[in-house]
Amino acid sequence: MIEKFLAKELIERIEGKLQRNFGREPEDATKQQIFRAVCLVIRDMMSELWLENQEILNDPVKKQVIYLSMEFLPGASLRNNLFNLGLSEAFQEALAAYGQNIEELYELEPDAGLGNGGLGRLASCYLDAVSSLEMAGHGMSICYEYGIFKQKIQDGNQVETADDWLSLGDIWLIEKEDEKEEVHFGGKLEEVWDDTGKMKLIHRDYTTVIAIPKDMLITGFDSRVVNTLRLWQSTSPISIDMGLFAKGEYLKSMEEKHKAEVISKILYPEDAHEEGKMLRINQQYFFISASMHTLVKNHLKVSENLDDFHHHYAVHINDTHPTMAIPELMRIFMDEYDYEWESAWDIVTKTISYTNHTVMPEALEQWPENLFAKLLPRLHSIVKEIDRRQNANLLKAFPDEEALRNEMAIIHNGKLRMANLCVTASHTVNGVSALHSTILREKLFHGFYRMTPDKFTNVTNGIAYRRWLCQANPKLSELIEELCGPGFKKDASELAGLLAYQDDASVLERLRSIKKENKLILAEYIKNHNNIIVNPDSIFDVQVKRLHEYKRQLLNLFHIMDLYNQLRENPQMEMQPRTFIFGAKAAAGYYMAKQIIRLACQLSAQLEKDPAVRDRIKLVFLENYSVSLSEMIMPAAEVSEQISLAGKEASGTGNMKLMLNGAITLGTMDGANVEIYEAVGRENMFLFGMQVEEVDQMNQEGLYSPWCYSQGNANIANILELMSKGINDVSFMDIVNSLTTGFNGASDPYYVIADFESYKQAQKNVTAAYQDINRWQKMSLANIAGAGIFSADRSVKEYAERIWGIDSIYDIL
Ligand code: NBX
Repeated sequence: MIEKFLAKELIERIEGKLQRNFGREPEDATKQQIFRAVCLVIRDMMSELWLENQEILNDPVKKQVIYLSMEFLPGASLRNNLFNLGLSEAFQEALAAYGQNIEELYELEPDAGLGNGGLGRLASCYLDAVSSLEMAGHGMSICYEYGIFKQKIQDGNQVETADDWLSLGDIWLIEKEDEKEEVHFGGKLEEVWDDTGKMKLIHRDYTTVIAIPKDMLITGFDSRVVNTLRLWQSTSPISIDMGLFAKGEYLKSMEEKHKAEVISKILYPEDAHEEGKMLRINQQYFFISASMHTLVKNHLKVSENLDDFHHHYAVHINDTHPTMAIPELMRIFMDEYDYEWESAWDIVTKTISYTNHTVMPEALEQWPENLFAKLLPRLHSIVKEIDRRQNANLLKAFPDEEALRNEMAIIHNGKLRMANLCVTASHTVNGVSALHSTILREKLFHGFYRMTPDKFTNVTNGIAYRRWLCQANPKLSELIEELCGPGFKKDASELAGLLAYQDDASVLERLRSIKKENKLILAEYIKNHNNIIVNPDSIFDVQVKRLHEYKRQLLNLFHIMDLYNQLRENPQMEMQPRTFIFGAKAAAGYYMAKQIIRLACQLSAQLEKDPAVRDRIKLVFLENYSVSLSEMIMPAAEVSEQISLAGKEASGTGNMKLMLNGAITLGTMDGANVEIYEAVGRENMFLFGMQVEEVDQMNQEGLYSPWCYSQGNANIANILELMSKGINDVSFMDIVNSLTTGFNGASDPYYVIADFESYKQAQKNVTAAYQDINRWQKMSLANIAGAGIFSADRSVKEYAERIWGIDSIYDIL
């Protein structure tokens, strides 16, 4: 148990921080200063817990996981840390003594947005679970000075602005100057022979970048284990070249410093798309090299040599972005500690495991070999050797299947394929939902599966459900506690206890009224931010996620345009009012995604202008979708749009957050939707669309003609015509063309038009179900009750048992 603090003690501590750090008394401190003082007090408490466990953590007998990820998306930390430490009320009381409302401090905190979307948020959910389960595990990533861009909508278009999160978010970071590392880039390799005739490779003329750790402490719910998210910041060993400066070459004199600092300057805002960019390689190697050196050094503090490295560390690779951990560990073992290839490979492959998050070809990393060799010559030579040995194995396994061997090669056609390297070197490979893992085994990694079937497993994603339920939706959480006791906060499967109330009219009514209150909060936000008054009795239909064609926000917009066309034709039509809520960021260079945002915004304006429709259908595009915004949206949602083309969405995690808050999924049989379906049953969700096998068949036949569909379906033709003629005076010919005549190759590659009728029917079913309040509330309850399996605690337990081989630090004392 964590110590309890009285408000009085907290007041003293906060005052102390204000005086010592800012020279202020509470009365004349700014909100920012109070925020900082409060965070510092909490940081001290977390540091004490952290120190308490250091001894146990550093025991080499006790294994820990190192979760390597280019992205973490922690969001805001204050509310979460207070909740986890059980100190929310005490701080609320302490702050009230100064007339401060703790909610205002929560709102002040910028999100730590060091990630693009699902993958980064998953990494943060997992760190929370590792601490909550009292396991030892640390995240490692980059301390981006600018996180995911802030999205502004100007004249209906997305505009990106820089996210300067550190201006206040730095309060959670503890700099560990004494644990900095050197990272070497470029240069050349030289062979040197010693007296015994042994050859050594010497790396010369490289550029050095310094990596400085900035540690964010990670609490868990009701747990004394505090882990670390280590974020590396880049800097140069030379701050200024005095020679150049003296010659008057001022800019040049600081060039080295700027070149080094650019590495951790900004998060790449591209998700599900890879481009072989030099800076990206540098970012990856920078954080990997620093992280691997730290692990090796720390290991050697407690162990004689590296032979038992894999007993102390499980190193997990979150998608291929941290793949360089494989050749970098090999390099350190061989070049710095004189290991032979075979023994180094043995240890490294027992250490590394890999999660794949996508099967989309454009998202699979491939580095141009020339560029890689130039930037990282030693790593290149190691990858070449891994490839050479792997090719020999492949030849043995598949002597008559040259095409397959080529597909599985690590280096092919001048490209390094990081996924193949990961699968080759990892002891375990997993997908993130049952369906996705099946696709990995049967398609993407089929050859590898044939060679080493036992390597493959599935761990369905999970979410830090306490954040989206207890913290974001306190009223619902209180109701569940009242009905089922507090046990669900530790064990999400206890949410199933709610099922006992599925026929209890008063419970169903309370669920409805909580949803209504949450809808009112969101409605107020929409009024203030979008200047749109929404009807709180309308259905809140939500699609929030990154904007990508495969996620098919366009299909949702098709349905709205169809409703609009119907209402214009028949203004008297009876219809249950709907509010369609979107939140989505598009990668800055992704033209079609930006067009779709534009379409949503123009359609929103057009609907608002039309008195015949505006009271029945509304479209709200919420700017700057983020972790914090999602915490307001999820509790207010009633319909959860999970409408990706089957086979494309690896898992989805927004689907889990929405379900947990009682929204009902309208979705395809894709990703984790399949498991939602298994958890709640057909009667508690709305399924539609082609299944994976049907999509595969359509692809194979190659006969799909969206144009033919539109000829045979007046509604589709009318939608296309509306977009062509213009919505709010803006025409969307590029979208129309991409669907009908093809843009970058195939037309309508994500089968929006093929799935439209089925989607429309499912939408009609949604409306019908909503008319029956009792039925709807029952469905909603079944979804909350069934959400337990999507807890990140469950996922992390599976990783710990089946992949990492770790346990609670107290269990193995
Ligand atoms: O990872 C997402 C998948 O699309 C989701 O289905 C899944 O639920 C989630 C967690 O497993 N992938 C994702 O978010 N990818 C990226 O963010 C990404 C970022 C950079 C990049 C490629 C992908 N270069």
